[in-house]
Amino acid sequence: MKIESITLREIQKRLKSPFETSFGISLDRRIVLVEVVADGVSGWGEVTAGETPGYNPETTETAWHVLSDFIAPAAIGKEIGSAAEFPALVEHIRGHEMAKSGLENALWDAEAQIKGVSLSKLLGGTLQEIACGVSLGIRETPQSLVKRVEEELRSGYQRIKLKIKPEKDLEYIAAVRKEFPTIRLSVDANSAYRLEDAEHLRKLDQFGLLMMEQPLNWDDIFAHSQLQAQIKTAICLDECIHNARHALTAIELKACRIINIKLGRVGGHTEAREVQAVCRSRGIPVWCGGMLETGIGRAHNIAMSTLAGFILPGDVSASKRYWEEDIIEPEVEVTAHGTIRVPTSAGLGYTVRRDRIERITVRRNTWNAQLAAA
Ligand code: OSB
Ligand code: MG
Repeated sequence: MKIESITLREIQKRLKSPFETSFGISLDRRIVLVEVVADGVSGWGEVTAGETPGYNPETTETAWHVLSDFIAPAAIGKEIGSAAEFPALVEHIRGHEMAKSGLENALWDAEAQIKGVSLSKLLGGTLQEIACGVSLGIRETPQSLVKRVEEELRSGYQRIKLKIKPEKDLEYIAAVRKEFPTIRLSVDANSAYRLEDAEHLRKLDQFGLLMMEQPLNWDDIFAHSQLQAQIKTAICLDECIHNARHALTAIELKACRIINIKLGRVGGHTEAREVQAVCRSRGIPVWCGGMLETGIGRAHNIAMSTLAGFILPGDVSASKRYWEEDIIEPEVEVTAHGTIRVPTSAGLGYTVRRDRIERITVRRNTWNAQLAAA
């Protein structure tokens, strides 16, 4: 595949409603989309960085900078055998996994189209339908959270995840658990606690949670191993895991019993598949996390979720939970039993609505192989 052109676009798009986590509230999304042309075929990727560095160090702005000044110049005009060879082109750039993932995943989409297969098939996925859960933001009251949970369960979702933070935890979880004693329930703290809170976190053991996601520091695997030894609830790592080496470290240290894989956080499909393989070989279940993506990022998440290690329902849910109007067609829809049917047509399997993207594009930059060579 020859990387003939790369186009970055920043789009601005408002979520249907604000999403609150322990690190902030998200409403007006600023998202970088990457379009790559390889062998005459156009592939799309989405950068999942947030507007602020509250989840990880990357932001929309740092991704734009690193893609523009380092990643695109390193990749333009290059000839690679497959998208899996892309990481080698950007190996000299440390970190910035979300920025890299935007371009790498666009190449995976292009490669699947060139080969005339679905992205799921190209990745080696086997599932035809994936299991879906939802992530619910922090609410004003436990009662309003219970109401939201009820609505999501009525839509068919198979697992409910509650965002928590200190002072917004026990009471909320207890209210949901009381109303729904048997549902698959988990919580996500996005690093809001410290190891000194172990005694407090042990109180969550009573709720029979499927997992507790990333309770401690975003970059501290060791502290999680110390916490896991003190609580019954399975810890799931999100923020801490950026590659297969981190996954191996976490598993060896017994810092978690489950791992959440996010394409952006690990740098794209190639590394995501490696993380999945490491976890699978050690009996650690994985699931696909979400970053409030548009349909492009969502379609990549769906394809990744078809790999064999993805045993638990992911945070991959319907477009309409987030957007009045998505930028792909058809929108991502969830069946009455909480699954998404994996598209079988070539590439992402959804049509990218370029017209809608153009209308909300606020800046753009294109690199061209001919110009780069001249
Ligand atoms: O930690 O999983 C997270 C959203 C933004 C940043 C971090 C996280 C989340 C979510 C939302 O939980 C998942 C989704 O896209 O539905
Ligand atoms: Mg998380």
